[in-house]
Amino acid sequence: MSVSDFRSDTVTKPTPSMMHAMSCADLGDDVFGDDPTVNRLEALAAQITGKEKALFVPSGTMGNQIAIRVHTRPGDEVLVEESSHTFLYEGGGIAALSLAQTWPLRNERGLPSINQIQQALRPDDPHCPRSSLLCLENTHNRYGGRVVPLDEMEEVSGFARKSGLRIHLDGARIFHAHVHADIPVSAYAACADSMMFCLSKGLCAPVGSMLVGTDEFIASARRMRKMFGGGMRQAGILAAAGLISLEEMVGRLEKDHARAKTLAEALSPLPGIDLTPKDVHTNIVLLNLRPEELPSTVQTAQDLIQRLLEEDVAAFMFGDRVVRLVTHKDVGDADVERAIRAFQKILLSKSA
Ligand code: TLP
Repeated sequence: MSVSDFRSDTVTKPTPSMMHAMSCADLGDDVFGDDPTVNRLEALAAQITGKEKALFVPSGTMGNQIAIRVHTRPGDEVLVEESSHTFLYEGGGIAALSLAQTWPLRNERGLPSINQIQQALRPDDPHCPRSSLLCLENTHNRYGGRVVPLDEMEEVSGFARKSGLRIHLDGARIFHAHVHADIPVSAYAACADSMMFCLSKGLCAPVGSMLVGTDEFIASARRMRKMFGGGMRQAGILAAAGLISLEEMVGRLEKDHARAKTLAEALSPLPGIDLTPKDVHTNIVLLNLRPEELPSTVQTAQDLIQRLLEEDVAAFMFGDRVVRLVTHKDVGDADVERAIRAFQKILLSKSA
């Protein structure tokens, strides 16, 4: 048996039906707008999310950065949650690609509060940057795949809109929120002017994300995608897999959520692991380590990940003392059992 890979839900291989669809996709040149498979995918994404138009982009990062660029002018300020992907993990793209500055707001529920936003809004004064955009994330990766409740998002986005902010939603895993809360993706998307979601996280496409918004927004985003080097030619090969993601892969996310819960319930009683199973909403399990309870040879996330690898279990380091496990199509019940046994062996053994 190969390694049980819990590093991310980005590691999935395309399904046989994706491989088949890719091999016989109708193709054209998408930069000219005439790839029929990309056009079908964009139409379906717009329909599901309730937005006017959609754009197929190579990655979630590019989708977020295009949106931020379209919504801002150089010198503007973008309000971000301090642990959001756009702020932490996109290579400083907001500064480099949009020439905008960020105001990070810390909120452990994953959604900045109205009060925080109110205090961050700049006056209309030439000394100050213009507060122009609020970026939200749902599900929230750094808060363990937490689903931000729709009513809270609606309240915050209503306030932000009244205050003149535009809103971009990083919905890389918005289908996980949809499955957990049984709320249509379009309801989450309605809280924002633009949303990005990934076909390649959980939904198993090999490549690709979608950016959705108004007709006018997507027209500008299309220009920006070309500028960022993301105009792809016979991209229908990839879009064919993306169509299967939306048509066939959403329902199975429930299994990933159930496996994440099983992992959380089995790992939370172990010494040195700080984890509350009821906070595991979707497919991400974050383990905060309590070194004082851990074996002396396993004091950091790196030590633990190394020991897990020796047991053929791959996990992801999310900080010195934080390990992340993510469930997805290519880890089944046997992998979950193997991971639980590996943790027990490492953490319950005196001589680990
Ligand atoms: N996240 C990756 C890593 O970058 C951490 C992962 O393994 O989870 N938004 C969110 C919320 C994401 O989690 C990710 C990927 C992205 C955007 C970026 O997507 P890609 O990797 O397609 O650029």
